[in-house]
Amino acid sequence: MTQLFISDLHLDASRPEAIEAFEALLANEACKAERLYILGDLFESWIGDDQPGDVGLRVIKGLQKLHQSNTSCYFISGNRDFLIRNDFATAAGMHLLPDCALTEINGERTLMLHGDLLCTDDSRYLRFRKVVRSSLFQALFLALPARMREKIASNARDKSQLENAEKQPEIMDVSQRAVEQIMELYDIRTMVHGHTHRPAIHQFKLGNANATRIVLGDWYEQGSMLRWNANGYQLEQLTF
Ligand code: LP5
Ligand code: MN
Repeated sequence: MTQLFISDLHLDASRPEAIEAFEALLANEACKAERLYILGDLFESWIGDDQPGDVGLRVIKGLQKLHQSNTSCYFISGNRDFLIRNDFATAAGMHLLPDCALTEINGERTLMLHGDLLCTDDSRYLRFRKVVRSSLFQALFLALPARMREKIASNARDKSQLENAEKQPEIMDVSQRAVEQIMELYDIRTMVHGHTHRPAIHQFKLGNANATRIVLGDWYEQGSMLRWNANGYQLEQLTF
């Protein structure tokens, strides 16, 4: 059984090559896999299922075809597309998962998450996250006219970019302590996440056990995908 994992595609009309690469993945490799896991930030930004835009509609079409090919697709929200809800998921034939979810690969229980929750040194982001993930904020935001939502999302992007330029790079990476805590909480030794755009396979000791943290890369210059089947796993680059 083959399971594929991707995240941080940041699909947007300004990067057609990433959209095409995603469509090609759906029409080829993903169709042959048993499961495709999308671990957040599928879109550069998502302001509500009622405003999919051309890119959203293309993605729905591609995911519908995948659904018809009998591959199950699962989605965990990222910090850019946490407003993806049931309307989008139903149209795309995709299953929504909670922030932390488990899969089993070759008998190995594996934790999947977007990765932002592991950046516990980034206190400003965590405060921001708490506000925008609250049901009150989301209800108010989704009730606004689309133009206003676009403006707010664009202002938030600008502010985030300005602040990120000032932050120490370590602050925007995961905290090893947070990684170990969550692994102990779920009693697992393997996790897969994205968000940091630092693709790598980290191996370390968790107590007496060997632990592995696989980080997916973003799709800005090239694609990134984890392929896991009976032969083991590979973190692959996909050229555009
Ligand atoms: O996204 P990335 O990787 O560049 O940075 C993230 C964190 N930033 C964010 C903010 C998003 O990029 C904004 C886009 C959201 C689109 C969704 C739209 C719908 C909701 C709109 C909500 C207002 O997630 C960044 C982390 C970084 O990852 C690494 O982990 O550091 O965190 C921040 O930048 C948070 C800032 O430090 C504080 C918050 C600034 C935003 C202020 C909102 C202003 C709203 C303007 C209203 C007129
Ligand atoms: Mn992210």
